[in-house]
Amino acid sequence: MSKDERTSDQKAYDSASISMINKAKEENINLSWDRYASVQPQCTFGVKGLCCRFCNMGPCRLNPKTGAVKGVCGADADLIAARTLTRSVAAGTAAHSNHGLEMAYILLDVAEGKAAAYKITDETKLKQVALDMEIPIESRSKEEIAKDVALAAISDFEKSHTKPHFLKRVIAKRIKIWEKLGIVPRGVNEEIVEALHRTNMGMGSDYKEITMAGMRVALSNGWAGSMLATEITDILFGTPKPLRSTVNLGVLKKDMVNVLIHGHEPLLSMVIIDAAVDPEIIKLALSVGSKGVNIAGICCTANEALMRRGLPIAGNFLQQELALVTGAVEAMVVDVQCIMPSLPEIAKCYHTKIISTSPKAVVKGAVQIMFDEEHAYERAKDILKEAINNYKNRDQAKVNIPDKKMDLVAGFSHETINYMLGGTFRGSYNPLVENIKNGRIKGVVGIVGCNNPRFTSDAPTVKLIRTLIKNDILVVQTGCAAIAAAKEGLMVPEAMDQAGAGLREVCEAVGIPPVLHCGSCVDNTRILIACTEMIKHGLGEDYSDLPVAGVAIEWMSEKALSIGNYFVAQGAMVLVGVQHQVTGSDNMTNFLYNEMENLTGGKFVFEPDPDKAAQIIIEHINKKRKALGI
Ligand code: SF4
Ligand code: MSK
Repeated sequence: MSKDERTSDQKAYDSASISMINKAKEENINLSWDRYASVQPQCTFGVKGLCCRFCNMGPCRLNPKTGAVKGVCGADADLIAARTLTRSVAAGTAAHSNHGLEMAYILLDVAEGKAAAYKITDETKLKQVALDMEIPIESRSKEEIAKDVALAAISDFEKSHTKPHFLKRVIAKRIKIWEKLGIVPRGVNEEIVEALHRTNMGMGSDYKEITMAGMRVALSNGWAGSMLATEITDILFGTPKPLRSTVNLGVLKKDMVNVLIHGHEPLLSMVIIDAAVDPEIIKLALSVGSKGVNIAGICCTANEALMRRGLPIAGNFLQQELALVTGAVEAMVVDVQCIMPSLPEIAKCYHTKIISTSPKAVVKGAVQIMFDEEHAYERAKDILKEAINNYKNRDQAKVNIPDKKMDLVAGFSHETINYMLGGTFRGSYNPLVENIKNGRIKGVVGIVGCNNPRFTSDAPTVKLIRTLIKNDILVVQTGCAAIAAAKEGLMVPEAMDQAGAGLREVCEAVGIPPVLHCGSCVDNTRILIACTEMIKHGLGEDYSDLPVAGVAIEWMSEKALSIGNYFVAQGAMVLVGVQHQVTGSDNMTNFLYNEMENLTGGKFVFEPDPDKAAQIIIEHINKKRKALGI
């Protein structure tokens, strides 16, 4: 296999990752960067969206130079690119939404007394969600309310020809825009199925229409699939409040049994955290000569547990392999999404056990301990026992835990932003809006998404954030981009020293960092709610008026495509550092990156250079401020 010839510090930004990339090289272990090199040159037809495999007359690869301007069926570049993009958006929506549906079924089980390991932790949130769903709450038990909320949530996925309940949260003006565009979302499953149908061979041939159907399926993710995942997770495990934790590979412990939780659905992982302090587990851990069990996380399962329990984070997406290279991980417990199939092979070089827990994501070469909601606590203990019994197999000669970790403050739900900026007894978005109007805060930018071996991992994200906060722009984050910023110390109040004078003044007065960790990938919906609140508190009349932007500079996942689409459909500008695979079609490129603004008020912008990206965003925010007269 060919190796990536870039130096380690060209592959990753933080020193802990760099040292593990070096260690992997010494130990002859292939990482994502090496595999990225081995697949070069990447298929230009794929990159440009000019390859269609949607029927068996193909695959059809369009190449204007050779006269191949249409597929066998007659599909042109516009259509092939649009269909491919919309299918990816549907797949990303499916991932988030299937997660949301799982949460809804667990809530139903809890309401019916069938899932002993879970309970209704946040009754206030439950009642708020119930009211938003027009479910009565007076003189009813929390279980009765929870059952109705769960059933209403399930209907948002499974019922056709109805609108998701949370569309009532959307500003009326925006709904009218969607009605005009024909993109008011319906049930999530219906949207996904229809998107797959629409993109079959021999269906519609209007690329704009198919792209707008992609916007609609993404909106069903934003206002139903992901939003339900967030709200139900808050109900079950608590709405996040600010708390301190630590981040980066240095959170692994030399003298403890290290268990990493990785993936997206926190259902089993939260129970693993509880079970780790079970007297039987502690006793067993001590009996093997360790000082106990240390749980830490990777990716969004980690973000979920960080937000609610202060779980230390070992790393983000591209650090999942590096965590194994420390040689100090007894078990990596994976649920769904963003789990590299390479993990079991790398784990074999050490003593680490990869434990696969979701029947939907059975990882070949892993130990299989499947999640079962009725016996979640027992499964969690089984997993911890497997890890503890593996401690004796740790080869100390192979252990190297980078001495690098950073403090962070996380837990910024939109409710928290409300209270922090408005005060506990007068929670309101007014102070945020006032500070935007008076210019102390110029605007708000959501920086989200993954990291990607195309880049020096995390570098564009971190550099962009530094410039934005220096220019008085408040940054809100989710996903792996949030972990990237946290590793660089941007999520502690002291980071206000790197902010401009206005933002710094607000951070100082309120006691918040200039970069706020809002949670996992599904928690981007908290940003939708925050934007809605800003409008309700007098900042413009529609989402497209707001001095805000979205960024997914290092994105790689189809889920990020879906998120980007729902923010553009909402009226936001979304900057990406990796272009959509549509550039073989000038029409599609122009539609997404220019014309879309005339329809939704939002658009995609492509700019991989963080300095140039910052300038684009600052100009965009200034333009919006001017239009608002502030
Ligand atoms: Fe080729 Fe058309 Fe079939 Fe696609 S749908 S593979 S373009 S024939
Ligand atoms: S985990 S989707 S790499 S953000 Fe949500 Fe990170 Fe992207 Fe997966």
